[in-house]
Amino acid sequence: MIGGGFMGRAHSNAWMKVTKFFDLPYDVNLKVVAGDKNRLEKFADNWGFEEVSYDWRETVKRDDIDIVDIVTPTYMHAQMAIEAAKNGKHIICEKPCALTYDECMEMAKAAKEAGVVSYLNHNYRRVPAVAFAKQLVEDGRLGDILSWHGQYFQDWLLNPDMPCGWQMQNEYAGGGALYDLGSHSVDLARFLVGEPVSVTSLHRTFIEERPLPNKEGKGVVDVDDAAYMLLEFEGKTVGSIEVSRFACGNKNANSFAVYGTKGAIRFQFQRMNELEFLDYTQPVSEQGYRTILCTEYDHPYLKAWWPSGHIIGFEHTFVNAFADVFSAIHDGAEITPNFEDGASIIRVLEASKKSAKENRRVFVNEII
Ligand code: SOE
Repeated sequence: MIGGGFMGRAHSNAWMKVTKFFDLPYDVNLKVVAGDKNRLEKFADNWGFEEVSYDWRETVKRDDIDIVDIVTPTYMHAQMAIEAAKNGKHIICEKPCALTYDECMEMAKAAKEAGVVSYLNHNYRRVPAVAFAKQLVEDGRLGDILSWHGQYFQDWLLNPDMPCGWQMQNEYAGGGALYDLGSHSVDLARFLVGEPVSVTSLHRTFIEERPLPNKEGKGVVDVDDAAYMLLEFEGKTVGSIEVSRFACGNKNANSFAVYGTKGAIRFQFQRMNELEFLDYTQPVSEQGYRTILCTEYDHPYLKAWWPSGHIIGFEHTFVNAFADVFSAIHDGAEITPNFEDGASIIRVLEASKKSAKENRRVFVNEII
């Protein structure tokens, strides 16, 4: 693993659990955690990594490592993933994939040439209720898809004392709420309804200067705090995505609605075990959203977990994802989202940036 912050913890937990809950022909040994922070020793000790390394380039060359898991800030992803691929390692990388479409394509090319599995961790696809929504869409229960409505709201940046960290700087993060949260919404939209072809956007930065992390002066915030996109998808589907880190009261409110000719679904992450489904083929007098508790044996991923009604949480989505990664490695099958998907996602986000800047509708294929 390279990195060891919030996502490092979420991933380490998942590595420890995945072969216990899923029946997989692999063992997991947490060999090395690499990074440049002093606290890595404590991190390694807590999560059971055998070693700490302060030279990730050397680490990814080691023969006793099969998978490189990248949980660093976005600007480091491309170089790390490319180096890992060159050394024949399977790669797991946190989202967003990289800073630019170009970088993502380089990552995808490196993984393809090396014949390794690349998995980009947009973990919300691995929420059982979301995977079940996908089944409903594929089974035609919604009919033809008319529209996608994604919202991802948080409120942690409303506090003006929140330091100007890497996530508030374009050169390290690629974008603000757009990249951090919008990448998830675009991933879910692509997963459930299809490929966006054009975007018309409005971005806003509410607080343009913040204290530097070392408290010596102020740093300029050169990314969006909130972004609003109108989308056209392949076919006739249309939609919108709204993301904000300034939506007070919303802690991690990742939600969406999909409307079709025969039905609709609604999902809200903070009630992640539930999916709302409206069946428009029912007599109108009986119509109404029903809330499906997605904890049945037959729901995606649930065979590995608890009996009916015993709900799961955020951390389980990472375990579900890694189980799928192992299956892909074992079967030589493709897993999604991978770096190619990452490129498609970042392309939409770059189109959104261009649209907001040039104040016009931008076709995704304008980004080359
Ligand atoms: C911060 O906004 C963040 O940690 C995102 O980076 C994650 O992807 C999301 O799952 C929770 O919020």
